[in-house]
Amino acid sequence: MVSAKVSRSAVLGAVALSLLAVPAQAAPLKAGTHPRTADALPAPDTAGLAAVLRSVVAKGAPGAMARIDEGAKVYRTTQGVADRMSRRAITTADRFRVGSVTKTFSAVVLLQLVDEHRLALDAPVNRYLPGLLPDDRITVRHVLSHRSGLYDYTNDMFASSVSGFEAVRNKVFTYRQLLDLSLRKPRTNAPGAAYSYSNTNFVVAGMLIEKLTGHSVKAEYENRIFKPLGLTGTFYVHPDTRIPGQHANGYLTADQAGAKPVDATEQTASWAQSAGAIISTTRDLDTFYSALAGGKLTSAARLADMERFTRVNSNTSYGLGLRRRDLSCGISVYGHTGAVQGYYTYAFTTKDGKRSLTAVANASNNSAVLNTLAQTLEPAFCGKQRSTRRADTPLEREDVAPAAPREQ
Ligand code: REX
Repeated sequence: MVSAKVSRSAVLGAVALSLLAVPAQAAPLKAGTHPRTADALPAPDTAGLAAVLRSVVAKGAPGAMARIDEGAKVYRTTQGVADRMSRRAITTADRFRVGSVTKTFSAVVLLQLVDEHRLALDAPVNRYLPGLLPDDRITVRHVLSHRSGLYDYTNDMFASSVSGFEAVRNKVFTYRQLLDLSLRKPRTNAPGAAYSYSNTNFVVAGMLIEKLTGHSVKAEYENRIFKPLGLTGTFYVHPDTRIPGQHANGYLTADQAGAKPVDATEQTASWAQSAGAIISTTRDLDTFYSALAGGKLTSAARLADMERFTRVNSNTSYGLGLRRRDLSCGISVYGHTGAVQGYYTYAFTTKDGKRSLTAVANASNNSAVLNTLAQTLEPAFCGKQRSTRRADTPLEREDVAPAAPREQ
């Protein structure tokens, strides 16, 4: 069973590698061909959502949780445990590491700086950070849309999942050190020419935030997003290794079949920082994406910039620090996914922000868990109207470190 998982993930890795660089010649897509408001959405299929979480646990996650927010209506569902030792049941109030969902927070800070006329999206990064990048043609927009061509240093860092993780779990990197790991490798494409997902882009985003504001990313996240939205369960504690307060422990699946999962809860997450080190809750991520899509965090023009999408595969597109997923019922949802050691996250909202879903599993490096967690979107947003044929079809995978089950 487990060995089947490993060989399958290797196959998926090969598929993913072939999709690594997606030519960006296609015109940016307009958001949602048939934008539907929450009023017009089918009611969530709560039984279907619970069944997906049961399946996530059956595929190997110790626990799974999901929360839907739609105005005053809240739906919560959980399966399994937060802690494999104590067997405490997981709850939707448990904090967790959101991984790349952090990228949307970083993008929002930069788009606010654009709104404040302190940054231009089409200006070269090197205008603000002279000499930083090896190519003056790489713009801020290229970075935020993963079209810079900067190689993803995590491909090598986590080629071996457990030893790669243990080598960095207590390390503290500067942004410069992370960027240098990337610059040792050739660029994956010419600036703007192709989509190629890379954490390096959001390391550069963090450097831009700190250079332009003179403050840490932590201060900017807190002052611009966490405090104004009342996200009291959301933290940026880098380089502290602990998750404050009640949280789900996160379990990293070993590459070797049958090996025990590693409790990865405590780590600096310094390899991720502005690309992936935020800690949050299901409630707070729902609040964040609803506020973003509802126009509360940026001007309408900047939100439109975030929502100029490049097609990644048949059901996924990428904007600026924002993913779009096209569901089987014709509805598109907007948000991000996250994969850090021990945690997978899906956090998405409707075009108008009126219905949001956050779904989490406290396991990682397990493609069966990831692909199953992805199926939470259909019952949450399509209700019972989803096409079972399409929902059961394995989702096309996007961009992955060699054999690394990450997000499509
Ligand atoms: C790091 C390795 C994956 C995870 C990564 N995470 O780049 C970023 C993120 C921060 O969340 N990205 C995902 C590790 C793709 C997203 O955008 O959704 N995998 C694990 C391995 C594989 O070690 N060898 O699964 O825990």
